[in-house]
Amino acid sequence: MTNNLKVKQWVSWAADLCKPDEVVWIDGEGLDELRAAALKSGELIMLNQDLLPGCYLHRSAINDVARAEDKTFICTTDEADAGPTNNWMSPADMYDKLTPLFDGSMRGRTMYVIPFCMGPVGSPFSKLGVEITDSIYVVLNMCIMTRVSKDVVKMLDGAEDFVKCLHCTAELDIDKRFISHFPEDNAIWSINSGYGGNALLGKKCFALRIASYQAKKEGWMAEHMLIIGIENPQGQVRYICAAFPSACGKTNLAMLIPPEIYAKKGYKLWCVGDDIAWLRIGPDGRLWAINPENGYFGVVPGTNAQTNPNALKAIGTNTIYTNVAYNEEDGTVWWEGLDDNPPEKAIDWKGNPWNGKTSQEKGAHPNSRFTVPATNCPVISPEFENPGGVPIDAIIFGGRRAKTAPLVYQARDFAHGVFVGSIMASETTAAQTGAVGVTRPDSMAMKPFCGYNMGDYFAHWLEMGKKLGDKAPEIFNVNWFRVDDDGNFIWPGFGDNLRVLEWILARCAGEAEAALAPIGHMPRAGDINIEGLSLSAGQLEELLSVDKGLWQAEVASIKEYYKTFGDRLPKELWDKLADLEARLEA
Ligand code: SAT
Ligand code: MN
Repeated sequence: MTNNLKVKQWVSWAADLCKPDEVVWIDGEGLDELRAAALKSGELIMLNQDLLPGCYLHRSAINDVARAEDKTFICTTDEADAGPTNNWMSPADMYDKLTPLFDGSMRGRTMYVIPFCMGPVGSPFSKLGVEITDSIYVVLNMCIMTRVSKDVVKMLDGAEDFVKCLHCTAELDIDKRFISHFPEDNAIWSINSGYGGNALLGKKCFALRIASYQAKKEGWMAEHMLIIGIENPQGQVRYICAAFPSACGKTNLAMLIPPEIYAKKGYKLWCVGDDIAWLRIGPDGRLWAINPENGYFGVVPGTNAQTNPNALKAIGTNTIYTNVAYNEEDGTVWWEGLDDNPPEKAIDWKGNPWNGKTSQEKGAHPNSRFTVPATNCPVISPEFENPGGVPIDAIIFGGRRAKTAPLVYQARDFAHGVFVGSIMASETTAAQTGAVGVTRPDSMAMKPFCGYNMGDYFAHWLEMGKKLGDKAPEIFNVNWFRVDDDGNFIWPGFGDNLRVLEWILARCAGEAEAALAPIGHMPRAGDINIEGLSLSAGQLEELLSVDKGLWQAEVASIKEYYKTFGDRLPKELWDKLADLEARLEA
């Protein structure tokens, strides 16, 4: 319990509304009892504790397996402040709609109150929240994904402000599912979903949607970015932030294993964060980043000893698996892309008997997830808990594009980089409900996560660039997903992505050449180290090729996209688009 009067009043208001049988405060201790209760109710399944110590499996409702973007709302007084990329309802209307849904929603159940901290405890970057939930699964996940401890409760005692996160699984009724944000009130109300980004309110809801709004007001940035440190053979570590849409390999890049020729030379990679970065201008005028999270909520399918050995090691202990297949033979788990030996006697993610050798169905849901403490990662950065964060040399934007974007290019300057981020587009994945593989604009990989008008968000980026001046990080765009005419990926990806990062860091240090192309600075084929790869020079050229016709079509669709922001789109971005069009014609 806390002494903070504001928190106490809010919790008793929520208890009066939701009418639980009991209210239990969470301070990170005594979780065994909760686990035992969840095992008893079937909410958790214990995995083989000899093979997977501290690991459990959870199955969500089969209609509740991904973020529900069509049920996610930004509730600002003025509709224009939510902007064209968000669903909007006025705060008054949304509170009226949701209050009856929350009324009595926890009858016969326990209300858990979780004070949590986003960011290292004691860091000036960090922010506090309190999540109220009726789900033990949410409590256990929040205790991994955020800082939950007696120290955090103490911090809350003296806190002026905190984000009020109200969550109830209710009946998991998809027609009454709402994930609503009230940025003007520092509040989130989520009901009728128990899954990931809809229910673990510290993650996308707070650390991106609410935080991006706070960041704009307070002069910092909340971004959908991984943070990694790359150590060169001289022992210098340089830090990069990278934004990709959900399920585009961010966790793999964040934990990358250097290819052998790099490892031999002494290159190392350090993971600070795999999903979210909070960025501030430091006393030295540079951009500094922290990871506000305390764990990884990563996509399981495809994780294996080749694609991400670090993640595979990390998820061997103290991990909650959600929606993977259960191997009845030995009490372990299995997923598509783990190995070629699926279990024959298993239960699929839906809870049905499943034979991995004969079944046509998938054993694990494509968006099945692991929840694991950050400290389990074998390459966790020694700076992970540094309250001051790490200084950023480069910002990378990336999407999943079959043809248009080349392997890598560099923006001409920071403002041009803001343009490059704003025109990001990507093919949709299983991380959001809806059709998979449709190309849609996803500026800075923030389309589903920006808590205010994205036109204003672009203006804020430009403003930050002006404040940073010549200390601003360099901005790049990458695309690991180019395919050849037979539809095969050309670039090997995974650990070999370090080859591209090497060029990026060399550019930042002013040590690498580039050619000026209409879209920005590009490496020439000889500038990317392909030693030891079975990639021909022709293939590398294809990866670096820019098809003018495709880009002209791209310009036309960017125009349509930009128009949706009306007068909120900074003129500077229209100018950059006109500039690109002219360069393509020249
Ligand atoms: O469901 S989450 O938003 O937590 C994960 C993701 O989509 O990246
Ligand atoms: Mn993400």
